[in-house]
Amino acid sequence: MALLSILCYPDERLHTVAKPVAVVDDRIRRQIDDMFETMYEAKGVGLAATQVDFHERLIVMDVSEERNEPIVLINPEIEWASTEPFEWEEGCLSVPGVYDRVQRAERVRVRALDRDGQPFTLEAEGLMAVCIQHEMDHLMGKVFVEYLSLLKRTRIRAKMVKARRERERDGEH
Ligand code: GNR
Ligand code: NI
Repeated sequence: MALLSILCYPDERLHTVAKPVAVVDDRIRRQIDDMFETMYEAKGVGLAATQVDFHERLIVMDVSEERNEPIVLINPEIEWASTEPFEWEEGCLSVPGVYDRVQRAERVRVRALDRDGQPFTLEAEGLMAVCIQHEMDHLMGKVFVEYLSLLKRTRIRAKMVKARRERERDGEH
């Protein structure tokens, strides 16, 4: 297992559109294991492959309190989403320190492959539903700050560029 480094907004690579996973093999399972290790270490509830510069449709999640309910979604597709508007305060490991409200579906049904390549469907609501939609956006090259106003995004971008400069000046890459 290995810790992977997480791309930070405004890195252009976060806007890459991921390709479907062609075969669920040991290469993919190794990537899944590394993504779980990275997600748990970073204390995130989810991680999309895009965030670790791997551009295939792969998501890991764990929204449980105890951090012992890992879920893998390979080639996920939303089969159904509820339509009533629903807001949640979101954060993102690729935009550290930024939290803001985003409107999403409150409930979704998603179809995906598991780590053995077997298809399954998952019904989710609340944080898990929000997380699935947030991660599927990453796979499409979209970061949650793109839902915010241009003014907020401009401020966030400036804050992230400044934080990067400070990290580089302190010699921590
Ligand atoms: O850790 C995370 N928490 C979170 C909180 C509210 C809505 C979405 C998320 S996902 C985020 C981890 C992350 O950046 N995944 O891409
Ligand atoms: Ni994110």
